[in-house]
Amino acid sequence: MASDGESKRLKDDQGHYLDAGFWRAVWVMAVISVVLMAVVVAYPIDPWFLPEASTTSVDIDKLFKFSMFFSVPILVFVNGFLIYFAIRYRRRPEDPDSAIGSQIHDHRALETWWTVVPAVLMVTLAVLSYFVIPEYYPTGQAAASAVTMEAIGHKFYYEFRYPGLRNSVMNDAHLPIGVPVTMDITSLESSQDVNNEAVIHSFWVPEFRIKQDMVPGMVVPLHFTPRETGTFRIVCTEFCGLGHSHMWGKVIVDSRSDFDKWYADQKRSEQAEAKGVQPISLAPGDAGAGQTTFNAKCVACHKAAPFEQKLVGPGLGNLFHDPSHPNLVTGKPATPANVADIIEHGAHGDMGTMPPMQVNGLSQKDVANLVAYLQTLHK
Ligand code: HEC
Ligand SMILES: [Cu+2]
Repeated sequence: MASDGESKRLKDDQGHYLDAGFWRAVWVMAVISVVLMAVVVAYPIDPWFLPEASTTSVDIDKLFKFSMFFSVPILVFVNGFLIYFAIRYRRRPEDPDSAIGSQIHDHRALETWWTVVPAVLMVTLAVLSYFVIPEYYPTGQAAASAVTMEAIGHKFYYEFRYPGLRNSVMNDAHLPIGVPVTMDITSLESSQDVNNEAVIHSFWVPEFRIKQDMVPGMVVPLHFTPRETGTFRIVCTEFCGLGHSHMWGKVIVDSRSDFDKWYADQKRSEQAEAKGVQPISLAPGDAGAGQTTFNAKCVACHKAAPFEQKLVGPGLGNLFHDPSHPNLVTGKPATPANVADIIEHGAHGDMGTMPPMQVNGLSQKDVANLVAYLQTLHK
């Protein structure tokens, strides 16, 4: 029982389903698309959005702009039509309850175009990516790097091994600007982890446009060249346990001379250590300063409460005086020197991993202060 008004809305006088309002809407969407596409072309990602701190990030951003450029009209038209049709063909008060919209099936030309155009875009993106991705994973001649180092994911920190350095560098990696680096990315294997809990981490440095899973037992050589000095955050993007959200690191890109100086410092302190020039001194610490350090660096994993009140690690409130736990997790008696040893070197045990002092960013003085503070806890 279609009224005149209803049939008019479905089909106009010429037998077209779409009226002048539709084409006006199309024009509006076209103009919005062109404006936004121009913005995509003109907008500099570096430095407004995210620095392009590695050579590859420049090429990655070109791919990003390519897909963004063509995504804009798709976004505008899909949502534009959705909104336009929802308003234009909304149910009106005079429509009968049983009214349904005009049923339209199959439009060959439209369906062909909206299949072919995105398919061509996807294939183009795939071909362009095919030339960029190998910059990260080069083979043969291209793989030759001035620096080859290792990045190992731990719960919950990053370990870096440099050629020529005996000691690992924790969390904060230094790299020289303009020097191609191959970073062998992996995670601690079960056999090396006393908890037998090898997990996957993910090594993400947004400014380098690098995101690589750190998988136990798998070593992925990742290639990049820093092109800007500065400090860039490393984020673990694979949920790896309770400490995941604390798993921050830094890549510090130095000038060549600053890097050489840093590297020489590392070497010097190794040599000093080997000669025993830096004994583990346990000078009396300042409990007040220790409390501040504790609240900043330890409370994510420890409470100042009895042993049983665990977070990631045990409660440390009765550390020096706990008849039910006379010994530390290392099996040694709870003396200041043994506690300092744990805070300095970390520990691996039933509860997990207590990170060493470099990871917690502690100086020798901080360690002494922390021991002094922990001694004040039990009353
Ligand atoms: C990422 C989590 C984490 C952080 C951060 C952390 N710890 Fe621990 N800590 C642990 C875990 C886990 C253990 C238990 C290790 C084990 O079972 O061998 C532990 C053990 C200890 C122990 C031995 C406790 C005992 O009863 O034997 C001391 C002391 C300690 N931590 C002090 C500290 C101090 C001080 C800080 C801050 C500088 C700190 N920890 C930061 C996880 C952490
Ligand atoms: Cu992680």
